[in-house]
Amino acid sequence: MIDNNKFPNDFLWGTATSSYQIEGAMDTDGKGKSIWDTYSHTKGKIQNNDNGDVACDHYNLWPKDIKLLKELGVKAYRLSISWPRIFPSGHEKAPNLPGLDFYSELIDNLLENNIKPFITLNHWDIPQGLEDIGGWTSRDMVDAFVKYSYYVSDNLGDRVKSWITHNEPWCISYLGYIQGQFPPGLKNNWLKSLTTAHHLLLSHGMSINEIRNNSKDSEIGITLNLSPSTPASESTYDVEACKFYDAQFNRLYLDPLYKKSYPEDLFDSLIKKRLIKRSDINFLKPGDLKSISQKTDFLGVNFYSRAVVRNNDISEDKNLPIEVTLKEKTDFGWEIHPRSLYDLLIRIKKDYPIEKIYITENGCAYNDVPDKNNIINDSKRIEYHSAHINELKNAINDGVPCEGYFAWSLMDNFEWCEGFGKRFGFIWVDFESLKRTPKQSFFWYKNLIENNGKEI
Ligand code: GCO
Repeated sequence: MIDNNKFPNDFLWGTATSSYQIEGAMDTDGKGKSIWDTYSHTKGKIQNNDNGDVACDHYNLWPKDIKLLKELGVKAYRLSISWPRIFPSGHEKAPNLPGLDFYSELIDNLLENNIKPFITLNHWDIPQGLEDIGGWTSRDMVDAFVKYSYYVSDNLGDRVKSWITHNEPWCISYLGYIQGQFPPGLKNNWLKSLTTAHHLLLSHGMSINEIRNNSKDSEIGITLNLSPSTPASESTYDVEACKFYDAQFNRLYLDPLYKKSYPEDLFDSLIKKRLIKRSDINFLKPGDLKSISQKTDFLGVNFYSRAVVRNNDISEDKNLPIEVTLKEKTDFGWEIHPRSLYDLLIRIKKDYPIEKIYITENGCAYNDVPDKNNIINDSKRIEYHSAHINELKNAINDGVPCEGYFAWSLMDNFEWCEGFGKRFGFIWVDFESLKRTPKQSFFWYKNLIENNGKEI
């Protein structure tokens, strides 16, 4: 239950989506193939072999979706640009104008409805043509991203004033090259994983000036998925594993952005485990850390759950019994632990000189279906958001400079490797008819926004 304390008057209540997850129109108006087009068409990669060819067909149905955003009453909307709509292969010298026109019209309409657009430039769906030259493991990606950022901000920067360079670099680097769940689907390749993280961070830093020049008085940030980590027991094994987890998940990104350094303990531990060699770190060139750490106006934080870390390298009988009891989980299997959002925000405020934060994603998967009266009573989703918003308010009261909250997501959509099987939306989407039906959580959030965070 959210207590009666109000959020700051100008607090930005919003919601978020991403291009590949909602747009569909996979080859319309000159769009090239993205790595997610290729990946989702590779048999066995996605649950049910679903793909985003049509998704929510937002590319055609966007006027409806803007009406729904307006009805929801959000002050801001976070969307991403599909890079291959702008540069179909990534290698073109000039942008594909119909792609830019699509976003330009969308943005005009958002602004006409008093909804502030937050643009994410890279929400993972990079052109396949760039993957073909090595994707993020290639340093050429930095220039490609700077070029792309330049053209997008040159075209939209007069109206868009909030920019996010990358979404969740960890997912690209770790799920793509360590776990093999995301494209390109490689496993345990720490060298490629770290190189990818570095090029993402470098391209973030290198694009800031381009965007700033094109979009006067704008704010530019990056979105990280962050998670506090707790050892599963007090054993030194678990404590060490937990420290490693924090280094690869949180500090690998926060340290270079805000401290101009990489976590040495991460590199040392990977070298000790013979997963990389010291000479591999030559992806880091002189001057790179300076570029990465140049002033970023805000940090976007995506928060879903905490991590309870067990050391899997040793056998269970050598370790202490697990002491942490996990709380209830969502349909995704992610533990619901709102207090961790508070802990995370307090920790990053203490450890890093961050001037402004937006929660750029927070949400949960529940697959409630419409009842016979077509009502979707997703009470668990309401509880989830309510509890997290409450902890966010506590953090703000304790000095965390958070200025907005973007719920994930406006509507059910293509949930990456889970296909359409996991629903995060405030709006139910029938993926056959593409009909949108607001869930109970939609009306709850609308009310919460009207009362600036107060639950009535
Ligand atoms: C992410 C992405 C979203 C997901 C959401 C739920 O955080 O993984 O930004 O695209 O859909 O997080 O998994």
